[in-house]
Amino acid sequence: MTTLSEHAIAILRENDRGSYTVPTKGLYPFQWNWDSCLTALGQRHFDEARAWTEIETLFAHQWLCGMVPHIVFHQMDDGYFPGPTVWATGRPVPTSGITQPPVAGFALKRLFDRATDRPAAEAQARALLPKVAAWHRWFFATRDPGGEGLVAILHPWESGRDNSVDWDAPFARVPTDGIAPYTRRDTQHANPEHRPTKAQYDRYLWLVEHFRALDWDTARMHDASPFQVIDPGFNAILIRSCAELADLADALGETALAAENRALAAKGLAAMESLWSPEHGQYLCRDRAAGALIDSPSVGGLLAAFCAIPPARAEAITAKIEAHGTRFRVASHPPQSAEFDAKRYWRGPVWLVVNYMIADGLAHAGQEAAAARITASSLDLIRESGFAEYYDPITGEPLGGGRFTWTAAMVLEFLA
Ligand code: 9WN
Repeated sequence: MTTLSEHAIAILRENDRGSYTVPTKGLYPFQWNWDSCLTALGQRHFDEARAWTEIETLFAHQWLCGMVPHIVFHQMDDGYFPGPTVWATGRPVPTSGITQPPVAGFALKRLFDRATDRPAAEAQARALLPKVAAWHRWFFATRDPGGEGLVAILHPWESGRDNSVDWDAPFARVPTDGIAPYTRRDTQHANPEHRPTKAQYDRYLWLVEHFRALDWDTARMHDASPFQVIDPGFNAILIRSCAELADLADALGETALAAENRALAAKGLAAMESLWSPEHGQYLCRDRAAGALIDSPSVGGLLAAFCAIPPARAEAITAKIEAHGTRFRVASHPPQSAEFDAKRYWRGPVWLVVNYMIADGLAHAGQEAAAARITASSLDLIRESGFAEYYDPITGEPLGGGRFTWTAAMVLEFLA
């Protein structure tokens, strides 16, 4: 009988395209940013060298300004929309023009700490360290122009939680007029009922066309965007990556990079307090353009546990997860909320990568039992429903793409 870990490894090998891994066949035929970093954490369990290559390939496509794009279009494939001609970023190997949650600093440090081939790990970490540091610097320079210590996303795709309830209110300000006619491809691979709506796609595309008209000048995009949202989950990932990168830089004797990243992490962590909502007992997004917290208690506010939040906040987050009361945890939106949709992408379903980061953060904050419950629930879900993209938190039904790369990678991490 095939074990869970053998099954996970088979999926990672099947989706391996040599120097990068596709999230799943058909639906996502390119390299995605945060998928790759989390995938490397799974690959390290059976092929350490291959894990380093995954991150190296991603950073080979970093822009001169420091941004690391959310998609690298290595090989043409018209099975995905919007493809390279819509983005038109003018890169030698086409990429998108927006970014994704910067989990690279965290992944790099974990690969380095756990590597068995020490000389290779040191060489790889030394080569990647300044690149990740440049990405962090880019974030604070272009996405935090007021210097508050928190960065804004300018497109829901940047959050990685594409159709979260969090974006509903700020999305109301994004127009849809003038967008070029288009045909979606995602709904040919996955059930349209489980994907974002047409109204959301229209706005995703309006923003792409708007930024394209600015020639993808990342220094101008923030102020020109009607959508500027400070996502606690995204910021927690950045803060954790800065803190991990600082430790890595220290280990490699790069003291200036260590000090720079430690300062960014400390400032960010202090600023996270401004996103805490006593009414909801969790962190919330802030609509920077409107200057107010967004009344949507999604999983983004629980993912905040990934950075070193105060223990009392971690305890409150544990209580929130318990209060969801779903058979499988962690729902991406609370079932008690009117907007909850058990099957529609980021408006209710469980995602294993999010579980992994919340569990890791809670364990660090002294909530070991809560972390263990998330791990156990995640593995139960896989045993019952296989390696899907996401899952109904109530029934466990597998949803979206199948034989999914980062789900497999997270299983290897959970089993370790
Ligand atoms: C847009 C690849 C990506 C993930 C995101 C997830 C989904 C893309 C899409 O798939 O987004 O980037 O077309 O739906 O929301 O988190 O990185 O797995």
